[in-house]
Amino acid sequence: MAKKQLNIGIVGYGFMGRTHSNAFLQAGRFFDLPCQPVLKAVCARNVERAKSFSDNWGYESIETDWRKLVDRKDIDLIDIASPNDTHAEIAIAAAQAGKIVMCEKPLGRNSSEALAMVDAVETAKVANMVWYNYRRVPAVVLLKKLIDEGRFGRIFHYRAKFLQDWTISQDLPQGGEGLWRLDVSVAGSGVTGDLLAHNIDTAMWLNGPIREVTAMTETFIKERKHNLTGEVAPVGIDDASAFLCRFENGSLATFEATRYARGHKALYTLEINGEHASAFWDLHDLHRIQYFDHRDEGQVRGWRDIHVTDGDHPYMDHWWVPGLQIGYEHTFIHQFADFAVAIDTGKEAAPTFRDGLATDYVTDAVLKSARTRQWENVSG
Ligand code: SOE
Repeated sequence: MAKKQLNIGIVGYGFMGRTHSNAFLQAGRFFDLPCQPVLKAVCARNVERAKSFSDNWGYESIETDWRKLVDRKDIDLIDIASPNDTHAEIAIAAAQAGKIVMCEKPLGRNSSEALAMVDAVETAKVANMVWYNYRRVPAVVLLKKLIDEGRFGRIFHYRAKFLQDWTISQDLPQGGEGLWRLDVSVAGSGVTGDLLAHNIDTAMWLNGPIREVTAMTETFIKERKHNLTGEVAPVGIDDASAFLCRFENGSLATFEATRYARGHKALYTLEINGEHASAFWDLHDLHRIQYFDHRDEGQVRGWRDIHVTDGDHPYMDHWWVPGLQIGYEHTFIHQFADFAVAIDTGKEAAPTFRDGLATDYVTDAVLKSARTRQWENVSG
């Protein structure tokens, strides 16, 4: 019997438009999805670019106004892969039109936008999800399983970093395609919303809610030419951001993100230290976790290097054969496959918009603390 179609309309054709489109196309080839994803339309203002994107990925049509996309009766799911300043308006309209909504991270430019988005999807009772893709790395899922099994005992410490180096040049402009992440009016914030948000989402998934934070941020390059106006304008984003925090479970943590760590391209690392065990994960080596269990027999006790590629590791039975690893793009495929099943069964698939809001509350508290130079409670 033919599967029910899930008709997708995507907004945006940048880096994230590609990762999402690839997931829509690949998920059904490797997972037994309850539906058949159909790439109905891509929406972007630039017709030529939208057309070439649509030709490349096999979308059936293009739109240049997202409102038309949202109004289309032949679309079930609106996927938002456009810059951060568009998320709230599109998501709210899509929810009001009764569409399923997927949104790229961070959910809003701040928690007020994110809260309005949560209200919209919850009032309309439409399925929703935020693309915090690192939750779907098999090694990170394994770590979650080990924590939930109680292998770490009481958790004392959590440590996370996301280091990049692509904005060090003074000559790099801000704004416009590819560089909107440097324009605070579009992005909402700098590395706090773009990179720390990933660290925070994973951290709260693994270790529970964050209670309070104390932070510092810095903007190293104070002025950059704006691509859209051609004028030199103040830079409003944080180039680097670091904070200490206390989780609800009493554990202490340090987080750091920057785009000024020369030599590091996407070094997302996390470490967790518990009473019995510790573990470490690194995005550059994403199929491994380092795991130490103090309950091992003393003379052979030591750090284990677990290659998370075996058939009994999370998601891996859907891929090749044991020992052969997968990568970054697969995290999006996993996320969409989980979401498709959730839609079919009427269950939620995390991270929901409400989970995305929880992260935005933490990033808001981080930015506030950097301004006030005080400890700040996380609201929500
Ligand atoms: C920024 O360079 C960026 O692309 C983020 O926007 C993504 O969310 C992150 O996964 C990789 O880095």
